[in-house]
Amino acid sequence: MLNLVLFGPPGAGKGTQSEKLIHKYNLVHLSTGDLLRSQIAAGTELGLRAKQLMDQGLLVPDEVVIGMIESKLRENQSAPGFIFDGFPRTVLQAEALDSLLSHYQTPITIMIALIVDDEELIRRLLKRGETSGRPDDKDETTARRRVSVYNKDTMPVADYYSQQGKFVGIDGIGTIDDIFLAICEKIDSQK
Ligand code: B4P
Repeated sequence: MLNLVLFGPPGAGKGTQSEKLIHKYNLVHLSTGDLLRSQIAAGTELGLRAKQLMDQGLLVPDEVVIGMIESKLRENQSAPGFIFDGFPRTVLQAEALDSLLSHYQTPITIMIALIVDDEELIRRLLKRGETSGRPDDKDETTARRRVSVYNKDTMPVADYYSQQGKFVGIDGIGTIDDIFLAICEKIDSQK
């Protein structure tokens, strides 16, 4: 069983690479960003609360995203493995994920961190904003706030997995296919 955490700053390419990895390794894709955007689209109370924070480039409260992941794990108990995309984003979320996975005896196998410098991230987010319609990609102030929230609140998650010997860094600059190959090499060498 492969349980992969795909980690990296906003715009690093987590969603892009997840799409390719789920097919190659037959994994269930759990993206907290996508799950939150579906709640917004459905107009739920949770979605309305999340939207106010997401539009400003801030994180949604831990208990909200942990609750969403918990119910998705329960719904997919027979899955051959998971890719966690954009989750965990805080150390508290990482601890909660370990505790949830311990019920199924399927710990995280590997954490792949995509490394991209801040200016390239801002360029990618603003470029995506031209077509995505995502309010959090539209202006530079919000994009910069997302990157700074990542540097402050999310970076410590890398140390958390490093201490478990599961952290693997990958250069996230290059073509999408080359980055995908580099990720696959690391995954295959762990199996
Ligand atoms: P996410 O949906 O996770 O959004 P993201 O960080 O922007 O996405 P990603 O890194 O996947 O970027 P992508 O591949 O699309 O989160 C959105 C918001 O939801 C957060 O800000 C937060 O408010 C909330 N949230 C989500 N999870 C949460 C959690 N666990 N806790 C609390 N709050 C949470 O790539 C971006 C762009 O770059 C694309 O346009 C792509 O085409 C381009 N790109 C990709 N790879 C490239 C490459 N190699 N070269 C050039 N461009 C590339």
